[in-house]
Amino acid sequence: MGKEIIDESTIKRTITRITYEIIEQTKVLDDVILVGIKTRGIYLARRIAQRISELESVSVPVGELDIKLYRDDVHVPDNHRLPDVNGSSIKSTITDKHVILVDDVIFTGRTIRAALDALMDLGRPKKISLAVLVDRGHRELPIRADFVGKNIPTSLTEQIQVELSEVDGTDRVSILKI
Ligand code: 3GP
Ligand code: 5GP
Ligand code: MG
Repeated sequence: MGKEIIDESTIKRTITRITYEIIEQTKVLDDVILVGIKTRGIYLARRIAQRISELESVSVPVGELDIKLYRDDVHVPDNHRLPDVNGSSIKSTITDKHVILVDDVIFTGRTIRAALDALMDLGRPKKISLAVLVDRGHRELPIRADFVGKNIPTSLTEQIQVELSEVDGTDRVSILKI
């Protein structure tokens, strides 16, 4: 068991704040598509879409990207095994849309780089933004998130555990020593 750093109500408030920031900074919500990255990014994207619908009465589509890691040890950044796109389910066209990628944790930035490649193959978005629940630092590429839930500086021997009720039965973010 790790040390809890974000509790359930804080996750809820954080998602609400990110949603307000998206609404504030995005002039035309009708053009927005939220694209969640594999497991937990997808549930975060759905929660943001739900909140946008409650606050603005706009129904924002949610797509999914599955980024497969070639890295066998995900904790050690390794330039030779790169994340690749395993599959996607994005029903509407992304051309001329504002795509907001959503992930649970950003670390080296390589997953997002792979996601950007996949999006470019699917169409020509007019803009791509990035929302993450946790930025744990250690970027290896010039990639940053536009909407950040919480910056949690970590060492390479630490791991952020994100639990969401849809998959884990509880909402919690903890930090573990590995
Ligand atoms: P996710 O599918 O919700 O993103 O990468 C596969 C899963 O392993 C991820 O779940 C993530 O939560 C978890 N994970 C924990 N630590 C790490 C890590 O250091 N690197 C990667 N790539 N995944 C990690
Ligand atoms: P990156 O490609 O930026 O190195 O890593 C981002 C992806 O790996 C995210 O999809 C995220 O789920 C996962 N990841 C990297 N580090 C961690 C971590 O410490 N905790 C969790 N939960 N996921 C991580
Ligand atoms: Mg993730």
